[in-house]
Amino acid sequence: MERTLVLVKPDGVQRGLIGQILGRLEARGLKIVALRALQMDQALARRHYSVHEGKPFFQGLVDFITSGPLVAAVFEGPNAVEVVRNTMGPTDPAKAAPGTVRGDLALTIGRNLIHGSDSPDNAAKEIALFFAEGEILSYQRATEGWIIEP
Ligand code: D4T
Repeated sequence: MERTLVLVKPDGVQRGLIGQILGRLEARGLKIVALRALQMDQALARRHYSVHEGKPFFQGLVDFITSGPLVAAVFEGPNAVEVVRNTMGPTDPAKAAPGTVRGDLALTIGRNLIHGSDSPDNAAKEIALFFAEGEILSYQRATEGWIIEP
């Protein structure tokens, strides 16, 4: 089953939106298989955002993501990467449709509340930055058959 990394960024934590953001993904039927709160240090932030190194917004992004605690979660389900990206809305909240996390709860690109991996390959790499394999749970929910047809 596909997995993806979700971060509720420091703006989401400060605004008291952790439950709402994770709740929307949970309510879609995705399963939380790992969860922790932490504050990223500069080294982890630079690794996580290494594709953006050299871009004009890079240092601001690293400063923001390290500015306070965040919540990291691994969600699992069919097409988890695509489902999370669609539920988040596009990177710039101004372009995000109502009904998406960013379209309902955010206004500007530098405070866009949530991160979700953009491909299964990147998901695997990003998950490994935050969780050891032994910290990722394997379990069945009693509701599974009501969410995913066998
Ligand atoms: P993340 O990675 O945070 O989930 O965002 P996205 O996957 O939706 O978008 P991204 O990787 O292109 O951007 C990473 C992060 O950088 C911020 N950003 C981005 C910014 O502050 N200014 C910019 O011009 C861009 C392109 C927002 C998200």
